[in-house]
Amino acid sequence: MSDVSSKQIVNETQRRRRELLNKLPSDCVVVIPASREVVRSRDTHFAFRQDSDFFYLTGIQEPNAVLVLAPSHKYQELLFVLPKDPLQEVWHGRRLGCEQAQALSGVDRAYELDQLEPQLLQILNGQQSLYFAFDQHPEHEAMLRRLCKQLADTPKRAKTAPQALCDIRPLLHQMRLIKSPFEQQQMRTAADISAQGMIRAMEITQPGRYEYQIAAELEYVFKWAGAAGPAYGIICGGGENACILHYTENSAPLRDGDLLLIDAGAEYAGYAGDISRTFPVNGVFSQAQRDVYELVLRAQEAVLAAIKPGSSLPELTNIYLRELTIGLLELGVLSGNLTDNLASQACRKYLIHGLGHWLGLDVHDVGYYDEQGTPTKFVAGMVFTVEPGLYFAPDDDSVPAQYRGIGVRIEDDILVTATGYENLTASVPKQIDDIEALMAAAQAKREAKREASSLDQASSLRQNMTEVG
Ligand SMILES: [Mn+2]
Repeated sequence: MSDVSSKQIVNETQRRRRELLNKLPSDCVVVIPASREVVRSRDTHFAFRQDSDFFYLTGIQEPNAVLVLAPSHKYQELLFVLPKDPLQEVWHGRRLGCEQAQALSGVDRAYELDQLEPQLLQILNGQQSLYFAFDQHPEHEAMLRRLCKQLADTPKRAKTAPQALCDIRPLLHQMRLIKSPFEQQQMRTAADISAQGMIRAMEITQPGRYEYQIAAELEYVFKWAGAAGPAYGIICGGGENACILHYTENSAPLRDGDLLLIDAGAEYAGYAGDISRTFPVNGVFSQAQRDVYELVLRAQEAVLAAIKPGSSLPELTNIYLRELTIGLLELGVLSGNLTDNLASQACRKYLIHGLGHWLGLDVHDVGYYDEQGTPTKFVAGMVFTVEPGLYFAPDDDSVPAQYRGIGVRIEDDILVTATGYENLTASVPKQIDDIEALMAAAQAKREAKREASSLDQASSLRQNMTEVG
């Protein structure tokens, strides 16, 4: 599945660790734990998902490991991992062990996990500050507090505990917000696999199929293409289920005349894709569906046209709200004049969620949207989603009857470049004509296949009769 060499990963994670250390004082210690296995039922576990911060700094998938960065220690980068254990590995899968963990991550030294506490006690002694993601890893936090107390309680032996406990996340997450060329390449692949899944979903959708069947096909395409699976719970909502934002039941049959809203993305090499498309179950938009869809699409296109280094999410949101307000007045959903409606942001009743979010190792990725009230300005290397939506509740009397129960969302993954942007998910059709053409072609193919197989049946029937006769 991997299109990159382990050498590249080592170079990349090494560079990230150095960059982080360069931002920190030299008398500090940083502790970054990996995820642990989580019980799903009795003695079985959920599929393992590595902690994004740990993965960003090590590239290693193993559970229970701990990364320690200590700029003034003789080894600046230490990794603690589960010991090799033939019996455990036969039952539960391979473990890297120290040697491989060190080679794959490029850290200075790897130890077995039972060395973590004694080593940390030494490393923490005399250092000024401890950087950690507090309130996120309760067991590690308890261990660190115990070690600090132990150091503080033994003044006679001239030991001192770190005086400052600091949150590592602000620094680390601002780094993660800007994707390196290496990450951009991984995210292109994640987006591309996500796009393949969405196109396939459009091809197989037809009345009578179930939401879960379409979701299963997406997951199949993702995994077949080398992704770990969906990056988040697939949302596959037919008809008014589209108006439930995080609808993941995916249990209903798809009805002729309804729209289907899908929000799904693949996770590839740790990175998330995140695409939404809305299309007619029977392959052809009704007039009412077309009205709403075209408005959402127009809003998305207006927003995309404004993306470049220096622009910001609030600026794009204003463009978005303006386009939607104009459109909703045209559709008769809103009444009154444009100025008043813009001032009151009356359209927000039908949007529910924001325009988009950062995208990366986490689907709702880390990074500030503003700092002390100043919106984050876009710079090359940031990736975010643009996902305008309109949702008209089925029982909302304030909305013209033909629009009730319609929910539309269109979402693409956008990489900010030096001169503008790159739409990583542009290959999934979103113009009405293109969607209808794609679905019509798939339908024609199905019919041709059905005809061919009935011809086959007829000829084998004739054959059998000849033989019998
Ligand atoms: Mn999204």
